[in-house]
Amino acid sequence: MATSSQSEGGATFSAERYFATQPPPASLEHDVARVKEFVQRQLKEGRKVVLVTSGGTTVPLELNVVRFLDNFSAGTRGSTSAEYFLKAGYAVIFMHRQFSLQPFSRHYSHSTHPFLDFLDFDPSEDPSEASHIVVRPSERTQLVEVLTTYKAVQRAGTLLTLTFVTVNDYLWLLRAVSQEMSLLGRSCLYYLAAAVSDFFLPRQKMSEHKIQSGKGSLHIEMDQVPKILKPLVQEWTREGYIVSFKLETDPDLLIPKARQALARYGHQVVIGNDLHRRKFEVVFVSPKPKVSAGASAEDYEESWLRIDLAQNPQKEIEEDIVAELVKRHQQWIEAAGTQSALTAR
Ligand code: 9Z3
Repeated sequence: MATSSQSEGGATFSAERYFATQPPPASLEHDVARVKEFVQRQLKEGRKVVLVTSGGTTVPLELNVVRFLDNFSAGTRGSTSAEYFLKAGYAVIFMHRQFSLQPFSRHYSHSTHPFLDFLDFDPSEDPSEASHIVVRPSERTQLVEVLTTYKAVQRAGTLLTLTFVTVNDYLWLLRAVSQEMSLLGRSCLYYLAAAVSDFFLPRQKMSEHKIQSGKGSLHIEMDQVPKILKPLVQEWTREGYIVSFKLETDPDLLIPKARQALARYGHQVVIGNDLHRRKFEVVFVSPKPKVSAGASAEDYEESWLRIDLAQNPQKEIEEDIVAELVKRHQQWIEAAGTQSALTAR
């Protein structure tokens, strides 16, 4: 039974038409300059670079935006993974939704572990004149650990943070960042964990001012966001190792949809996750090493990754996801060496 209506008539934007008709965000030039400088430095220092995208995108309904569509993503997957990539020696471009979780500060998020709750006034001082603040003993070990890593990353200059809000900001930024990162050849990895809207309202169809409620119910027809993985893989960053995420709520769709994405875009890995199981179970879907031309279901392989949170509640599945990808990325880099050695013979 259909539970929502979708008209067949809505426009589908190609990436080319999208960028020709939708305006870039005001901060784009500034962000690109920062990425350029960051990539140059990592190239000089011989580091691998990962772009981690994280959090949800909004879809504004008005030009003077009062209302917008959003989604559930808090940025846990992206911010946690960014920490594990840094630990593995990668430089990280962390492209995230404004105010979503960030590496390191995520441990003290305002709702689950607010920082005011682990600070106290120095108990040796008179409470009415207290001016020194101390950390509660129960919080010290974790804080020292987080702060030590955070400071080390700052000193090393291996984390660059970029911000988006709307799906339009996201698309422009992804294109520009990937074009800059393509200089890194096979040393760059893309970890596309942001939850990106599939639908948007083109600027040309938006009301300038706040939509008025006096006219009864609201009907909005949205257009499809271009499938950005296609130009990413085929034009913007041809040698990068690309990992996309596929989120589903119907478990039967996970593997078929992941295979479909690989067949369409030709990238390296899709990580499938179910909305309710994503903290303890994901599936890696990837093409099998090529035997012959053409693709069928037998050309893809799946490998499930599960953790037992009842046994180990502190464990983060991102630790194992990142470890697996670091291994696969290294094999991808080495495979290029083998290929060029073979061509040189
Ligand atoms: C994911 O599947 C991420 O794992 C989550 C993470 C969004 C579920 P949280 O931020 O959640 O930790 O709360 N991202 C989905 C990425 C996405 O939208 N992919 C597109 C698609 O599925 C293709 S690139 O069509």
